[in-house]
Amino acid sequence: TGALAGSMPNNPNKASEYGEAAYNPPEGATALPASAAVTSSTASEKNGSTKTGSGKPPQGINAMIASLDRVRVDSGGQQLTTNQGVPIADNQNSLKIGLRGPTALEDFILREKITHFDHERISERVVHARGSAAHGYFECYQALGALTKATPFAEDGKQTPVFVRFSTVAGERGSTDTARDVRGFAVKFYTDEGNWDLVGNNMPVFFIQDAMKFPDLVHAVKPEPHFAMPQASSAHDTYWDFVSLMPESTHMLLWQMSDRAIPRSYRMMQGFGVHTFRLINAEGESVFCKFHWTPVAGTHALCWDEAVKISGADSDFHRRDLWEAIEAGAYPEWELGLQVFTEQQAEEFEFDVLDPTKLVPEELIPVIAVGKLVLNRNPDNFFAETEQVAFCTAHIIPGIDFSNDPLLQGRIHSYLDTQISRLGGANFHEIPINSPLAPVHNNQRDGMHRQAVARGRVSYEPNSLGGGCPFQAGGAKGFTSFAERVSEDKVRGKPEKFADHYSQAQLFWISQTPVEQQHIIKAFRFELTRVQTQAIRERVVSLLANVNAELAAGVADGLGFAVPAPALNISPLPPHTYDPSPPLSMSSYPASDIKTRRVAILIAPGIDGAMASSIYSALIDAGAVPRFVAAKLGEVKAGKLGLHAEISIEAGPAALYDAMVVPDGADGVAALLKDGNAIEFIKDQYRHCKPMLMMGAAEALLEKAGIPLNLPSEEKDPLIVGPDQPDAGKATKAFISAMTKHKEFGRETDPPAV
Ligand code: HDE
Repeated sequence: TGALAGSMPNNPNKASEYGEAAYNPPEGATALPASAAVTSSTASEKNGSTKTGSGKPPQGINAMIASLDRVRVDSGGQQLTTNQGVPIADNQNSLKIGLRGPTALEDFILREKITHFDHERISERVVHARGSAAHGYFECYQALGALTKATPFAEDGKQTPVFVRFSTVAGERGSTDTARDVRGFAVKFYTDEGNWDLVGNNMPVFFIQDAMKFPDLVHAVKPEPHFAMPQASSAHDTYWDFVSLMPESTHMLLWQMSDRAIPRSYRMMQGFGVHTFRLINAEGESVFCKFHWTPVAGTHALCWDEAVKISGADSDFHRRDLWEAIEAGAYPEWELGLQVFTEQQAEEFEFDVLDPTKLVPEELIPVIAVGKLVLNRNPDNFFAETEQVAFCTAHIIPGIDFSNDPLLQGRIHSYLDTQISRLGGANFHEIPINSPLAPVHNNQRDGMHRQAVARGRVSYEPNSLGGGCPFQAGGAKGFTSFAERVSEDKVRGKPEKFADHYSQAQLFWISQTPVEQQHIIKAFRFELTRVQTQAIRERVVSLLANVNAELAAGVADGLGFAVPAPALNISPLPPHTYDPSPPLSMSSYPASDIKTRRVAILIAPGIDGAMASSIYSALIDAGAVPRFVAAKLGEVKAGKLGLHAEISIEAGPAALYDAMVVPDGADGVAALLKDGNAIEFIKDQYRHCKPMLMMGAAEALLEKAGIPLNLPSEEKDPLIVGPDQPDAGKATKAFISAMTKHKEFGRETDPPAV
């Protein structure tokens, strides 16, 4: 959309790869104003060295990027050809028998072009179809040899190239980014011992305990099969029918109905490996491990009303946000943390570590920080990289191993299998974005679209004709599974501790702030209001009755019925009572700055231009992304200055900004008071709990929008800055500090007052 100004590639890294001449973005094509881009890239260089490690991030060129060079095509200065390299003289007209006659079958140029076009689309991912990705690197803080021989952790400061894809789950490829949904967080490490894919989510638990139920879950949440609705939404009967009959989903349902499911940005969400994995060291000793990614930018969410409005204003909101941040040099960053525990410890836990509906509370096993992930380069081509990348949980490397989590065990099969149909055959590993940096030598041959030209007559092992090559690496170098002792009956079933579906749902609930709890209740109310079948609504609330009485009562009340009897709890074990775990609340991960935050400065003719410009500059200096927003594009007379409106209110409505400003200036404010769009803008900023800097005369706009004013000082809204602070410099400072708080939920009432 034109909503957010141009988003042409302007990655300084790409310029240095291609040379300035071959790569020359048009004037004004930067995602951020030139000055902002400069500010945030210096800021992020500093950022790169805030943690231990080798400091400065590389300029976006890593071994993986270099390996893609051989397939990069740049058509600058080149003539047009067919796929066979035949120069094309006329790309406008098909070959006809006479100017007004039929087209000749022999027009091989037309036929090649149309045939290729006819086959341009490939099937989308059956889940996680909608996603966005970027290149970067993982840097290990310190060698972890005592725990694992996995090569990314082999040396202090070692860097490993990565490609990371974020996604929603239920929606189709073109669906909206801000749907209420779990987000995928898939990391491909191109290690020197082969590719390792850590295919995680932004929530640490899952809906089901056994791979056997995955197709049922996905069939239930996807658009209903008879009429293909709704798109990218779990708010419909089949989804809630299924989960209400699967009490094991209860814990995950609370996560899904929490604000985690409507993140502000991919850059502002956590990631989790979900399952228990194993680490193995060079001595063959093994410990269990859980993986955590924690964003440096803090964890932040949208309000639901905001998410809905963003869907209309810019359904690419998260894709654009990730792209623009990287283009501007404000590289997103996460810290990798591990929870490490032994098998003996695991046996003593009141839950089963093989059960993916359970997490390991950090009070039990703390998270230790082991490295950082930095995304510093956008892909060159969405299809070639983001669409064709194939993540597989089966892709692990020496030093990492699976646990027996029955969900993980099923995934080991699924990901490899699905790529074969999605990417057209068994050679998907040869697609450039999927090929490892580590050399590949084996006796697998042929198949559709084979790229490798294997030389020699030997394609079997053992052989003598090829000198016995390629030879087995042996246990010291090659991948070896952990030698776990297993002696059990072959059965279909579940361990006893898997039956406790509610203790950890309670833990999650009691660990949320009161605001987060209210949001969860409202999300259940919204989703179940969309459900049409009363029995399903009641069945969901009967699950919640096993979690918390206030939760069940809040949801039931919102739906207009009394809390039904709790669902039958079949657990043979007594429920476990936890103390609250603060890390489970998003409020435990605040931001320390306002880098990349989008701020609308509403202007109209007669606004105080000097004040507007100085606020603009102060925001840029703080690393934020201000925009002058007016009724229409072009110059706005503001005192002695002319300000340049970068976007109209109509094309860039309130939901797209993290905060807003109205500078002083009686005439300017008078003009805004007459603009219904401006009043709507202010109402939405307020309703979405966002920081507002309203200088001098702008107070009249608050009044017109119906925002409560003249409150006693203890009830004053801390995120509305300005009216009583005539010094613009001081007010801007206070506003910048208010912005680090992200939102003021104290404003919220149900229903909203404004
Ligand atoms: Fe996936 N999942 N999944 N999943 N998943 C896929 O693989 C599957 C599960 C996750 O950006 C598919 O290439 C099964 C848990 C992500 O390309 C498919 C089960 C977690 C992505 C598949 C699960 C995930 C996928 C579809 C239960 C979090 C997107 C296309 C046994 C830990 C990766 C594809 C990307 C994608 C199967 C459960 C995360 C069909 C069978 C749990 C982030 O193979």
